[in-house]
Amino acid sequence: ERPVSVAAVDLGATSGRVILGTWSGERLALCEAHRFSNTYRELGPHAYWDIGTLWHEVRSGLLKAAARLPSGTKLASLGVDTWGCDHVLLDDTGRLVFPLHAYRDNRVQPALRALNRDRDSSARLYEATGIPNIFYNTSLQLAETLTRYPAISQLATRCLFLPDYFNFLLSGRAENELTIASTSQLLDVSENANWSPAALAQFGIPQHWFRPPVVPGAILGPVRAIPELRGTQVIAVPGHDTACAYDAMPTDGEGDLFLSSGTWSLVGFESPRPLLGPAAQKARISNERAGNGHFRPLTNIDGLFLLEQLMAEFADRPRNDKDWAALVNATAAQSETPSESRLRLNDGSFASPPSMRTAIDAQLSKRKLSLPRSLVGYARLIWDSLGQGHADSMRLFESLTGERFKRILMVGGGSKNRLLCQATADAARIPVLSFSLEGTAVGNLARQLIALGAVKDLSHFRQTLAAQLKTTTYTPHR
Ligand code: LFR
Repeated sequence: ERPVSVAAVDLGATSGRVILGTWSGERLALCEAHRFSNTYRELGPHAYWDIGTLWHEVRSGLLKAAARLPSGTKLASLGVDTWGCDHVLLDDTGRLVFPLHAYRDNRVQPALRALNRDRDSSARLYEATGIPNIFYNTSLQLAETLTRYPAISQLATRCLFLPDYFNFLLSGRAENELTIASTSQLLDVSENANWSPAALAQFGIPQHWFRPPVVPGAILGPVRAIPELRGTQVIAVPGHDTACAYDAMPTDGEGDLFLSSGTWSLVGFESPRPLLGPAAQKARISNERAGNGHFRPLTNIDGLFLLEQLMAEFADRPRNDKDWAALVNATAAQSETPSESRLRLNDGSFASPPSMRTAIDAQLSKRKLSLPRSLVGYARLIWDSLGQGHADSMRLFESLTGERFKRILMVGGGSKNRLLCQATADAARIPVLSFSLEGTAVGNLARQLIALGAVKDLSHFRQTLAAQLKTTTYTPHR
């Protein structure tokens, strides 16, 4: 069989990449064609993504990926995934009619507090959408836009999530993809996978801004925007990076807990059914959609964002794997023993503080715990706290489902960090299998290969991947 080459555009809140994947002889070869750093920008009191720069990077990355192919071959397809919730508002000509705010913008805080006080509405929303009230939800963002600028409902005719918007720029097709739509708190949690009229009404959001979601794997049509990529198909992969990361988990059956560790720590599992009810709502379990349309009950824990912010305060923000590895080595050299204290994660004040160090110190002081004195001290504290947070989520799922997890499968940037993997294994008391894998990009590639018919299905892909990957197993020490 002939090799099939496809490209994954994988945009994260702190870095983006374009990965070329070639499937040949039942193996996936990966090549990083392009990587760039990403950040939101503050203009006055608000935070925005730089959409022009992102599009420029996507375009150059795709050209670089195509240029790596042997002459005469071309990219069969491409797919785009991004972080969740963020979106654009367009008019009929496809023009942006509102600036692209970043989900860490503080604009939704008053409405979030009001919604949290309204227990009945919150409970109804959770039962309808399976998504708890969280500051980044699209629902709250759109409600703020509409309340402050009512005229927007005259200007905008469509709302596209970021991956949908890139698909539109590339192919001309404006569709809403299912997994990214499920991050909005506006999608119905039932099987039919359509928008929830109750949730849209609660937030005053026009229904016609959305189309019934397309399922991952839908072929949208050929690239139109980049002449060099003529003939390459745009495929709606799971638009949500976390759904891609979960698709890439080399699981072989029951009993695996999934952890995608990056800016956020996303701890969850796959299930044909959502986890609903008051206990799930209280525990802030998000029932997002998986690439196959099933559910991914998960908790979203403040992740390495804390340390990324802190590093910027101590020194330059780390730019690459080497900087992170150096911090891990320095921390391990200073002490192999874990720190005594644990941060309470998901403290609202960690969402986008002017100084992360001050925010962390404030929590520790309030709880009469000692403050770390160096970056290494903070790194240790954060990794151990994350390990504990991962284990707490696991126990929560176990108590709600009555099932036990046997292993934790870990992908994402944090899976390369041996101290974080070990802290997780120690706290959870089960083995952690780390794959040092950019799961988000790999899940994106997988869905394209399946849509093109090169790979039979996801379980076949996962089996093949498991056999290829270098796996490090961390067994609990304590
Ligand atoms: C991770 C992620 C999380 C989502 C957060 C904000 O990149 O997609 O799943 O909750 O970003 O959108």
